[in-house]
Amino acid sequence: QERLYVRRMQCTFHWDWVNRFVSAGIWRPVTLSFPAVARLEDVFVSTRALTLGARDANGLPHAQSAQLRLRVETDHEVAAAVSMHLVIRGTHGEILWTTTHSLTGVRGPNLLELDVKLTAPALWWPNGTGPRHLHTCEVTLSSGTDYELDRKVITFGVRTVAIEHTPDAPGSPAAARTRELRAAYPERETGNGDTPGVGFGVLVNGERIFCKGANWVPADPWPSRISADWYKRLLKLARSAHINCLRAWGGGIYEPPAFWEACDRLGILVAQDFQTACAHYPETDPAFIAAMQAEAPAAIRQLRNHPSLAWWIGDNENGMKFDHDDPAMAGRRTAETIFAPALRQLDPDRPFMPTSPFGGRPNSSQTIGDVHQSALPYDQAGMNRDWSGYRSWIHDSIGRFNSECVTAGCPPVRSLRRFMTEADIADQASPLWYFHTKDNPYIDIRLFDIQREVANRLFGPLQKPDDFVPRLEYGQYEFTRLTIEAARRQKGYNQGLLFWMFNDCWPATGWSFVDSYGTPKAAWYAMKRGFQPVIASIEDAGDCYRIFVCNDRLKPIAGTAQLRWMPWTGTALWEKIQPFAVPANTSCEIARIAKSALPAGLEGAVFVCDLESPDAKDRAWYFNGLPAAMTPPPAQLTVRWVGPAFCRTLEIKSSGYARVVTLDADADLTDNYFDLLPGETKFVTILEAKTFDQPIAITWWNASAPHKLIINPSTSTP
Ligand code: BMA
Repeated sequence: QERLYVRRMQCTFHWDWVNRFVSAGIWRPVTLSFPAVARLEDVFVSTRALTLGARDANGLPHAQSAQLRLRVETDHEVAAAVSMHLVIRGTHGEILWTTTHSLTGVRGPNLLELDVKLTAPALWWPNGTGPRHLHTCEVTLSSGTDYELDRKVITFGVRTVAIEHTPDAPGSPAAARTRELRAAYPERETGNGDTPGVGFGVLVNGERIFCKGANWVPADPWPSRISADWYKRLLKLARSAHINCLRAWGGGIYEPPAFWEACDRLGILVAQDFQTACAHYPETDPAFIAAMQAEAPAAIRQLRNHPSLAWWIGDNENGMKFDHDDPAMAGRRTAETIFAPALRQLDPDRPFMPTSPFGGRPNSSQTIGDVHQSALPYDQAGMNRDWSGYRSWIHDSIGRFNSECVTAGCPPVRSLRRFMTEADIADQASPLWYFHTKDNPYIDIRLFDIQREVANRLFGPLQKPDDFVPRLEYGQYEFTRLTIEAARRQKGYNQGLLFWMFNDCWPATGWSFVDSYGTPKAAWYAMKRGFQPVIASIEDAGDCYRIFVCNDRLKPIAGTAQLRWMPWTGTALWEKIQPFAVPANTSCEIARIAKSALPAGLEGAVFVCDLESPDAKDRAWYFNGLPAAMTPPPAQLTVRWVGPAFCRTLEIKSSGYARVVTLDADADLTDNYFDLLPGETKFVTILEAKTFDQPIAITWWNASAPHKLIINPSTSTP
């Protein structure tokens, strides 16, 4: 493949989510620098260690002190009188530390390393855990006559990141789960025998962080077209979906400062691949080696000051078919002889993984290290299985850290109309669907057919053409909702879930949660609900239902869970108020409802769990059967604007059970694609809209005529 010999963005040679756009040329700023008496080459500030003190009311530990390591590289054309002045400022610009250092007489390159101790520094925390305090370090070079020769100001965060690879303790629940998975799916763990499972736990400032997020790919086939505002738009959607971790995938680019500054501010940890993907690269080829020996240090210097940069990864999936300890593992030579030495020298405090997925025999084990694993059937055989067990497939797709997990669905019609005609959208066999979905050469089913077949298996054969697109959207919502709940119920065994993939590179239907127009897809709303700091979840455990509360907060939470069996119309057939108290940073079962304790004949209803707590409001629901069997009678919705006009809130009431209430709006909403219980009232607020003068169309799957409600712009006054 020609792409292996060209050091450029690999995905636009053609990938299963973007067409072939092989461009070349200067695509980033070029600077000419002239010899100077002395020049600042690079300034790097890393946090080596923290001394933590008491926790605040949110359970957040505060730092008593931090050990920083400053590295300043200069270059001196001539030996002259040169002094260096350094200042570290806190989040409000206050001076925390300063010094002056003489470099008089130095000639050529010079590295100055200083250890700095800060007292009670404000820390940088990921989204959902704590604030993102940022500091600056200002370095000035002056000549003997105080003439400023050069100056650099870099922004950094005081925080530590570590990855724990903890073997399962004998007799522990983790060891039991490892045995269970290997017994149930021997084909996934062929070479692991009964070696202990090994976790993959990310710690920030010593606190275990459940990583919730997705993979990031270039947001345009010509990345130089992406504006700083566009990066902000996409990354704010990541933050709003409670994402705290993105993986910058190895077939893309090293993203520019605009991406990283947004991640620093929003608290989004980034796992950064070095840029090779899905191949056996020419690792002994001198030109390839020389290119990587130049690329790695440049990438490390470019990114290492960003507190959001959490860990480095050698490549994407090059070693996937190899055993983790196989010396011949593709990518190993480059990782061990180029990346690891460069990181030891230039970024020694940051974790480095030789590839993703890594761990087990072969790599991509569910029980050892990180795994690229999903429940979405990726082949014709998967489509032909009995789908009544799809929820248990999803439960069993969860490993120690799912660093890729595919779901697939199409964007809303408003986006489809920007690259397809109405006729193409309505035609399931239109070549445009396939052209904008691409295919994966390694599997026996076309990726668009996966989306359509998943919809048919979940929701039954298509009845009305109008339902075609909503089912493609909602199929991804359903897999996302259940995958997140399954991962969070298994928190502890699992410590991270990164979906494949967050954003799109071009107008497509498939893996992403936000399409190439920056429009949140149905699955983004499932992610936004599922990645909240606290959620509920219901698991069908055969003879009983297990009710979980999943708490990512660093403090204990307490409240009540209202459990109800809801029929399609009328009031609950069964109800129980279940008090709960869950420890900090823990998921646990709060109740177990034996099916025998429930009144008979509850099959045609939905089991609903509503959390009420000062720290959490969430609804989880469970239907005992395929969604196709969810056939509530037609329900009527009444909708009106409420609150002050600037607030833009809709009040939506339903007469009976309403399935998949969908608002087609050119705006980000507080919720969408949700079900409503009989008689329930829900408020939906427009979070961000390009325009407020567009009507909003509301549909739901069990609407009686008319099929669509049009809500005109809010003209109401308080
Ligand atoms: C993983 C990714 C990509 C691919 C995706 C969906 O392999 O690393 O290569 O696009 O799955 O097939």
